[in-house]
Amino acid sequence: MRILHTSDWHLGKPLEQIGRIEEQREFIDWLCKMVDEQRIDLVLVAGDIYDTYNPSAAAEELFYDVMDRTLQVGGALTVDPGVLPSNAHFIALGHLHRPQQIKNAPCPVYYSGSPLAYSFSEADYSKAVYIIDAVPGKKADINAVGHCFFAHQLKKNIACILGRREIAGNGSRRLDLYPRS
Ligand SMILES: [Mn+2]
Repeated sequence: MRILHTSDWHLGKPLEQIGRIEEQREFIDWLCKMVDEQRIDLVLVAGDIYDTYNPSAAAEELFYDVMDRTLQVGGALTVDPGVLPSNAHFIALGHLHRPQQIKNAPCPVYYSGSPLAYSFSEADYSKAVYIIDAVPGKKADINAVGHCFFAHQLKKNIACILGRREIAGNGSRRLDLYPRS
């Protein structure tokens, strides 16, 4: 079984009032292509599909679009382990936005991170999804598939925010590089 692990889409989340829905749609298009090309059996979304409890119509539309186009999307919190092959343990986590492995865990434990940089502090590293090949009785084979092609859009957004702050002329030109997300 081939599983794709992603999380923290935060559909509908803006960056300082700048809408990101087009970038989010770009990610969904990329994801659907990956599912097709890489013959993914199961897409595991480890939480934070939307950004709020009341997502916008555009965010909901995007989610229903991916539901129509991909095979399966797991629940926000858990997936029935019965769907996964035994003895090929893999723990898929969400919440942290940087893709990473938890070291020294008894089995592979990964955060896939978010598809887009949702704060300036996330601008300096590549985003990724994980592809897991799980075969009964064998160790899971895990590969990160990085994507940094959203960086250009983030830079454009930052330039736009800086421009706006300068126009606002509040006497401070300091860029808050680490806003609370
Ligand atoms: Mn999150």
